Amino acid sequence: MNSTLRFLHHPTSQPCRAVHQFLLENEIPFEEEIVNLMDGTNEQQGFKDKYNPTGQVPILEDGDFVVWESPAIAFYLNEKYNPPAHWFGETAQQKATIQQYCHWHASFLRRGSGAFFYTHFAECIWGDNDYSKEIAKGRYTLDDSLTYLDRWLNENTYLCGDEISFGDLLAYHELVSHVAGKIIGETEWQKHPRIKQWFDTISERPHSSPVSEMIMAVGAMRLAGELIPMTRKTSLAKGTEVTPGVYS
Ligand SMILES: N[C@@H](CCC(=O)N[C@@H](CS)C(=O)NCC(=O)O)C(=O)O
Repeated sequence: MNSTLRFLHHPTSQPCRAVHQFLLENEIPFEEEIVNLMDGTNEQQGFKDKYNPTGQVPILEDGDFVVWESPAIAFYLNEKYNPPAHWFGETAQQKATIQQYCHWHASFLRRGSGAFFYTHFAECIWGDNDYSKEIAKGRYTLDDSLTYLDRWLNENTYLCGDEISFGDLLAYHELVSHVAGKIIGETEWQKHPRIKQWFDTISERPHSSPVSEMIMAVGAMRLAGELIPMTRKTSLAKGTEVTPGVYS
């Protein structure tokens, strides 16, 4: 008997939103559990032992099987539910190109999320400190990553070819957070009109806005100077720091 999929996530998280949109786009049935990242529930040993030793989301539970890391989750869903081939490729070359993007993404564009995190979330966790070094590091990684996206979009309509793939969802949701927090705005769009066009095309997909609703609201709160209530004292964007843990 098939068990019900449980998707553990948080809507402010970029990789969670990529998987969430993939589930919705492909009408894969699932139950969701929002993991409270704001109070550090995800860092408790019981949570790590049960689901993911890193304590991070997204996580997918399918009966006794648990999988984490967003591309691995989406890959599992792709294997199990057989959605249209453009998501993970049909030919060996398409498949490899999409995997290539997912691996690249983890060490480039994903790391650029530090610019958003240290501009908007750090103060909610650690108070009013000087985060300029961390923000500069995130900005550098983000700007560098945008030049790669631009190049790929010069060759194809989507990042890995002429049809949308899971790689596009990963990249799209990184940029949604940056747009929500005005880390990316007119200056970046003017520099990268191809990325803007691609971003707008994906934004028109029916599930893009609903999946992004909470981060857009959070971005608006932060831009209005409001703090997000957070009781944890550790980073949500581990691995993006210049000086790991120095504020905690
Ligand atoms: N490489 C992971 C990254 C997951 C990740 O960065 N998750 C963040 C939210 S965006 C998280 O769970 N942070 C909470 C924490 O580290 O305590 C993936 O692609 O799934």
